[in-house]
Amino acid sequence: MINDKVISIILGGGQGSRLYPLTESRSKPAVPIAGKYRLVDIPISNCINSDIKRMFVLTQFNSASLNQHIKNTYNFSFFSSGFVDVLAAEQTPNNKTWFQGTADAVRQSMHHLMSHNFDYVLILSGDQLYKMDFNDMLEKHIKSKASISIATLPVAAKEATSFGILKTNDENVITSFIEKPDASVLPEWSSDVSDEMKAQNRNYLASMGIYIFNRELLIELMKNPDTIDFGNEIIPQSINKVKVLSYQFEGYWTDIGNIDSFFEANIGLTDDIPQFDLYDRDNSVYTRARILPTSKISGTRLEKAVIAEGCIINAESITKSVIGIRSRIGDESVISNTYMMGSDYYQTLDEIENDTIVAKGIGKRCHISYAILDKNCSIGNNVIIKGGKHLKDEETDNYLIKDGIVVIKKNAVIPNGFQL
Ligand code: ADQ
Ligand code: ADP
Repeated sequence: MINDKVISIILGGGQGSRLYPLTESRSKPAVPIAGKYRLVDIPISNCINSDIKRMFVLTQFNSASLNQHIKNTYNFSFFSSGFVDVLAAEQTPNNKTWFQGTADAVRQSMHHLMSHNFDYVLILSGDQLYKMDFNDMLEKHIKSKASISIATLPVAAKEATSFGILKTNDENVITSFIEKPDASVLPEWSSDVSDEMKAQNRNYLASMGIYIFNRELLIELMKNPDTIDFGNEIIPQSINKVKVLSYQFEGYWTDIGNIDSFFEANIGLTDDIPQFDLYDRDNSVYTRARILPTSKISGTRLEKAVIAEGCIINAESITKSVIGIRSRIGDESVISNTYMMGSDYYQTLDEIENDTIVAKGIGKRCHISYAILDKNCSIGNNVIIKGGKHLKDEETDNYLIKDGIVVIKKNAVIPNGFQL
C-alpha cells in the first residue's frame, strides 16, 4: 500500500501569537475547538482517514496539554507501526537556535525521520479546518512522477494576498509561484478556474500549505541551512527546477490561524448544514475518548446550539453557540454567538454553592454574545459581555478584545455584575 510509504509532518505552530491569548499557556495544536476537540485532531484525523499512520507534530512550545492529549488519544495498537510523536524545538550541541520558520522546523526534525522507512513526506499545517483524502493527492503525485505536489484551492482577490499564489500549465504543473503577493501585482496572477469558482470570483490559485515531497529531494533541500521557510524559499526556488504539481481541491477549507477566523470556524458549526461536517460517517474526527456523563438541560430554548457532553445547563436561551465539555450555565442566562470551551474538571457541590467564590462556568442572569470563553472560566451572576465591532481592541488580566470578539482568558474570574 502506498500510504505505508508516507510519513506525515504536522506543523504545529510557531509562536502562535495570532491566536493569543488562547496560546498563552498551551501550544497552538492543543487549542480546543468545536466543544471537545483540539486543533491537532483535524490533520491527525485526515491522516488516519487516509490510512497514514505515522505522524510527527512539530511545535515550538511544548505544552503539557498537547503531550497529554496526544498520549491519551492516539494509542496505536500493539500490532500496528503507527505513531503520533510530538517533537518540540530542542537545543542540541549542533543547533543552539529554536525553529525559525517552517523549513527550519522540518530540517531540525530530519534526524527523527531518518530512522524510519519512507518514500514520501506529507507536510501539513496544524491550523486548518478541512477534510481531505491524502491518498488521492498521493496517487496523482506518483502517477505524474512529480517531485513535489502542493494542494491548491481557488481564492478571491481579498484573500489572495495572505497566501502563496501560483500558476499552472495544462498538465497542472506549477510554472510560477509568489508568496503573499502585494495587491498591486495580483491581476497578473489570475488563473483559468472552473465556472463554479469563476462565479464566486475565486480566480487565484492558492497554496493550502499542504505538500508532498519525495524523500531524496527533501533530504537534499534540507541540507541548505539558508532556506528557512517553505512558502518564502523552498517552493519558489523549486519551481521549474523539479516537477511541482498542483493538486486542485474545491471542498471546504479554512485557515483558523487568528481569533476572528477561529471564532467564525467554531460558530459556523452551528449552521443547519455546516461546511465542516462532524456528522460524516466515512470521515470521523478523532479526539480523546473521555468518560463523561450526558448533558442535562432544563428550561432552555436552544436554537442552533452545539452542546458537548457533561454539561449542566439551566439558561434561558442558547443561540448560535458552541458549548464545550463540562460547561455549567445558570438560570435566566442568555447566550448567543459564543464559543464556550468548557471545563477540565467539575467542582464539588460545596464549591458551587459557596457564595464567597465565583463558580466555574456561567452564573445566573448573564447576557453573553460575540465571545470566546477559554477553559475553566468563572463568570459570576448578572454579568453582561456584549462583543461587537463597537468595542476597541483592549487587553486586561482577564480578557482580550480583538476585532470585536471578547476572549475571556483561561481560568479567568469575572465578578458578579461585571459589564462590558
Ligand atoms: P502561512 O500559514 O502564513 O503560509 P507559516 O506561518 O509558515 O505560513 O505557517 C504554516 C504552518 O506552519 C502553520 O500551521 C504554522 O502554525 C506552522 N509553523 C510556522 N512556524 C513553525 C515552526 N517554527 N514550527 C512548527 N510549526 C510552525 C503558508 C504558506 C503559504 C500558503 C499558506 C496556506 O507559506 O504559501 O498559502 O500556508 O495556509
Ligand atoms: P487545556 O485544555 O486548557 O490545554 P490542560 O490540558 O492542561 O488544559 O488541562 C486539562 C487536563 O487537566 C484535564 O485532563 C483535567 O483533568 C486536568 N485538570 C486541570 N486542572 C484540574 C483541577 N484543578 N482539578 C482536576 N483536574 C484538573
